[in-house]
Amino acid sequence: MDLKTIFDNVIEGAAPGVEAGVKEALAAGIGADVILKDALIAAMDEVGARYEEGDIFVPEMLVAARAMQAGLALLKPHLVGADSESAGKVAIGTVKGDLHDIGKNLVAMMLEGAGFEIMDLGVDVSPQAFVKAVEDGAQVIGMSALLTTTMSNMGVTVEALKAAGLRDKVKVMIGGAPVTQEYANQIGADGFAADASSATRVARELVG
Ligand code: B1M
Repeated sequence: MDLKTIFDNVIEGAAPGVEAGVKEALAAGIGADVILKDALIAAMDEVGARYEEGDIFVPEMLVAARAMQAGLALLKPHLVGADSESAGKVAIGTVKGDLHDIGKNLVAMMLEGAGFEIMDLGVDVSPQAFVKAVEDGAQVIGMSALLTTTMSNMGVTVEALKAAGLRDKVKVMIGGAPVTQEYANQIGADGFAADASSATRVARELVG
């Protein structure tokens, strides 16, 4: 099965087709990173564009996301390495009000592959839950936001860390489609990453 067929199956929300396609592509020797970028992520970009144009609606977007996650689960063992020594503890979550978790899961997966211990806080994570994670030993807070309406909760979380007297005990890394380096500077985050592989590099720099 070629990458275009996997791409089409994601858009149609056909999880079994995506799973079959990913298995075949891996068996044919296509790299997991190529399948991820050129089929799965490319399909989600197309889904976003079709949603914006009004060609599809939230239910179609949701089934496409589920189909993508099914493919991602099969790629995980190929993307995650076998580093055994912990590179540091990262608490990662999607900010309050935001339910998008595919990018956050991908970042968590790549960080895990780079040897980081991951505390996955899930989606719709309150500033207080991030504060609690720092009290529980997180050295880095990783916040993801996909909506322009929720990214401000990253700044609210930074303020909550300050109010709890914990700001100098943790590094804050942010990312997600609407997030930029300028926004990171504006809210006083320590790092910004545009994608999952640069997130690994940034996290390594942050823990020194
Ligand atoms: Co939503 N959605 N959605 N959606 N959705 C977007 C984000 C949107 C851009 C679509 C569009 O209009 N083109 C738009 C946002 C517009 C805006 O704010 N400007 C949008 C909207 C409007 C909405 C709703 C409001 C729709 C509605 O209900 N009317 C609603 C909001 C729900 C909520 O969160 N409260 C909604 C709902 C949903 C679904 C639930 C149906 C589903 C999510 C399912 C899920 O995640 N489990 C969904 C989806 C699938 C999308 C799109 C199509 C795809 C997102 C995705 O998974 N991309 C998206 C359009 C798009 O992005 N093209 C869209 C693939 C993923 C690998 O990329 O998440 O960007 P991404 O992550 C990247 C980087 O950003 C970065 O690394 C990742 C890997 O490279 N990164 C980090 C991410 N987090 C990081 C953290 C880091 C570092 C890097 O450090 C900690």
